[in-house]
Amino acid sequence: MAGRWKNTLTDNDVTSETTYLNRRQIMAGMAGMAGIGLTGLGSQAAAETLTPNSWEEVTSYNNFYEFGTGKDDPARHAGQLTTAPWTVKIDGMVDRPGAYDFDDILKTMTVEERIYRFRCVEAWSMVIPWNGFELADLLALAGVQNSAKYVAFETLMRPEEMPGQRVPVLDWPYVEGLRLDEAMHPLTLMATGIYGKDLPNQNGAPLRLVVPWKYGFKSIKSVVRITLTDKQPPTSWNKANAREYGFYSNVNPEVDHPRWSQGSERKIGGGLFTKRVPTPMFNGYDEVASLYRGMNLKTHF
Ligand SMILES: Nc1nc2c(c(=O)[nH]1)N[C@H]1C(S)=C(S)[C@@H](COP(=O)(O)O)O[C@H]1N2
Ligand SMILES: [Mo]
Repeated sequence: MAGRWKNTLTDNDVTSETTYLNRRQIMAGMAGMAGIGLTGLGSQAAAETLTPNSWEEVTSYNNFYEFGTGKDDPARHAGQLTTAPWTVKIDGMVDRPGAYDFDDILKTMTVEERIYRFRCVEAWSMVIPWNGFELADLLALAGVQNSAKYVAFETLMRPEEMPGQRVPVLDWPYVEGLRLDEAMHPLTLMATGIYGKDLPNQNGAPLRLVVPWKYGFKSIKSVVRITLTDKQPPTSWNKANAREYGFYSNVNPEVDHPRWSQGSERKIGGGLFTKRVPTPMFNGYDEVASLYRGMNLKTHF
């Protein structure tokens, strides 16, 4: 598959990319999903949920404000980003702080495929077949100290290659954060690819976070720094508008965005016939509910 990929897609290519996941993998994925919280949706919904969006959709409809605010800006401009060599600085409350070379990280990690539903705070969604490893495994490499309570993430700052960073749309560099238990959850992925190929630049090459039960903006792209800390770290969208974007930003159909409903979502795909479907709590990943037991998710939105 890898060597056959072309830049110009025909309808055939898109279709074959969509069906890249063979039956065995889809069944394995469904078994996995049953284990991770979609049991309540029934097999029809689960099967539909797991039909991945096409390569074309996943790589041409993006949010990556470092390259512009239009959905097609990342695909048009992210090609100019140099992604090799790439180092990830891991620092703060860890036993082995340092600059970790991305290729060295890859050598020690087990890359697997995870088909996840992906829900943007703007109320659209996709299903994406990621490749990656668990963030917990990367954190184990650095050795998390007992004092650590949060994980802070930072995207590359390189305005020469990221034209959006020359405009103060956000306070650059893009930063995000998770509570340590969220970061250690087995669903939390560091993605290195989609559809079995290296991550396209517009999707956050070479390494980006994926937290499938939270709104898409938590899934920070092109990560260059991971810091273990005992204080809740600042996050880009919360800094930009705290009333609209909380630190947690768990997908929650009962907490509307001040400017629109979060009760349903528009499924990207199907051309003009994009479907609107109800949005489930935690984007359907019910098993993370235990992380928030006793918390008021309306105030901690
Ligand atoms: N550094 C960085 N990471 C980012 C963003 C961004 O603008 N900059 N956008 C976020 C938003 S709003 C979404 S919905 C997802 C989109 O990921 P995708 O383009 O791979 O679907 O990336 C998130 N990660
Ligand atoms: Mo988003």
